[in-house]
Amino acid sequence: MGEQSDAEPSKRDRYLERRRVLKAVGAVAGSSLLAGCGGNQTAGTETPTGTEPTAATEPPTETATETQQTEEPEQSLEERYPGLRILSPEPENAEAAERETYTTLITPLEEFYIRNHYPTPDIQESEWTVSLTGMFDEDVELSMEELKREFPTETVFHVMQCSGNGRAYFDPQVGGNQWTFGAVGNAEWTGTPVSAILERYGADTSDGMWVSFMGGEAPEGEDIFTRSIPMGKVMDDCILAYEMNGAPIAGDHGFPVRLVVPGWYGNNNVKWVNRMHVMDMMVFGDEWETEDQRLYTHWQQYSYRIIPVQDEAAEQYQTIDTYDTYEQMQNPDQIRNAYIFDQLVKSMIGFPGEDSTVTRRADGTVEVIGVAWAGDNAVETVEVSDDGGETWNEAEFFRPDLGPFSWRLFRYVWSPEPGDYTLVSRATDAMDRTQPATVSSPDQNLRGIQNDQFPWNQGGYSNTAYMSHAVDVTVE
Ligand SMILES: Nc1nc2c(c(=O)[nH]1)N[C@H]1C(S)=C(S)[C@@H](COP(=O)(O)O)O[C@H]1N2
Ligand SMILES: [Mo]
Repeated sequence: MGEQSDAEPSKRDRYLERRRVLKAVGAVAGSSLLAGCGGNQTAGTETPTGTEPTAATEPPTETATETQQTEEPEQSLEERYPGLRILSPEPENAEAAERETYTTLITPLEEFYIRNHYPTPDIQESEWTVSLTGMFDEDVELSMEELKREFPTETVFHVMQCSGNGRAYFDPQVGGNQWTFGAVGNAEWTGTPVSAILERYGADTSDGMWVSFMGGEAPEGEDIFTRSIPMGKVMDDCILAYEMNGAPIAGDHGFPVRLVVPGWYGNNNVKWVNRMHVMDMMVFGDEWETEDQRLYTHWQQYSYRIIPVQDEAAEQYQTIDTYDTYEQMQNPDQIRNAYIFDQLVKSMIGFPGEDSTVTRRADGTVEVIGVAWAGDNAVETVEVSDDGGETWNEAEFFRPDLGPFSWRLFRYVWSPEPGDYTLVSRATDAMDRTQPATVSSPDQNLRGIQNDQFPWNQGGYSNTAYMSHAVDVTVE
């Protein structure tokens, strides 16, 4: 297919072939959700000590107690994740290489994108702790064992998507990793609700409070990956996850524990969490940065903001009371540069793939398949167009509904004449928000979605434009 596969033809071909075989015998996610969860493990991480990946049908409490990260040096990123296109080997950044990833309900580990600012750390679970600081008499420090055993366990299906997904389609291009369509995956996440921990230690959980989650992997002197999450969201459904698709979270995805903020962009889902800090504001100002360093504030206040071309930098706020990303974007008089929080409605075609040639079925049809999601509200409808958005036809949902934070599979039974087509999909959410057609040019100075255009922005964030995600298809 495209240029990506040319770089790694034989390995990917072998992988896809293996995947097809496994699929045929029902061992990967494509054919059965639950069977898929256990089967996904194999090639991704040569599984750590002894513990076999546990099927999702077994209670989560049965897994992972003894699991530790072992040295796994020999295998390169490419070898471990044959379904990914590598953007940078270190820090590890890689996205799904093929559209086919977007024809399944649960994304296998081999195809699940990785986005790191610093190299994946090598962590011993038995030595890892998560501390709770802020408004407490005494700081709290929890071992992984305590985190798993002394609190309730919850599971959520959540679409993890990098806010830079689709950045490569910005014109003019912006700096950073050139993610195309593949920096998104859907997984089952299991762990401890943060609310249970905050309640146990008597935190002030009223509205207006924030919890700042910090990653433990930043090398000495680098900005600590910190994200401040509003208390309402934390109490609603955030979890400290230690399992992904029924197995211990892989090292690259946050082992031994990461934050999952259901429905919110990947950048909020802090990996390798070692500290949670409760206070009445986001990380902001002198207290959280030194003269020459944005030690805690960088990834909250400077990065992951919608900054149009005419702004020098993002305006920083101590606190805000509108969290919804779309609402922030549409009301720049209140928050000048939206913070990238919950995901905007988006969809993507998984089959047919990019620049592919397809044969019609005996009845003259082709089944167009894809995924659609809408952050922390539900996706309502998906439409498919075979003429680049001139005319639209409603698709139908199929496969189980795994809740509002999961994506939904859609299909559209298409009856094309032989010829060349541009296929696009467009999703609409429960708030009646829909995907725009294109990305604006910078000189339009947009801050929100207007006139069917997504605002070009300096960080290249959150591109949901459907024409950016079109597939060109030849029907034989
Ligand atoms: N500690 C830490 N957490 C992190 C990051 C990071 O670099 N360090 N990257 C974030 C970003 S930008 C994304 S998109 C997601 C990616 O999660 P994944 O690699 O499991 O797909 O993790 C987030 N959490
Ligand atoms: Mo990201």
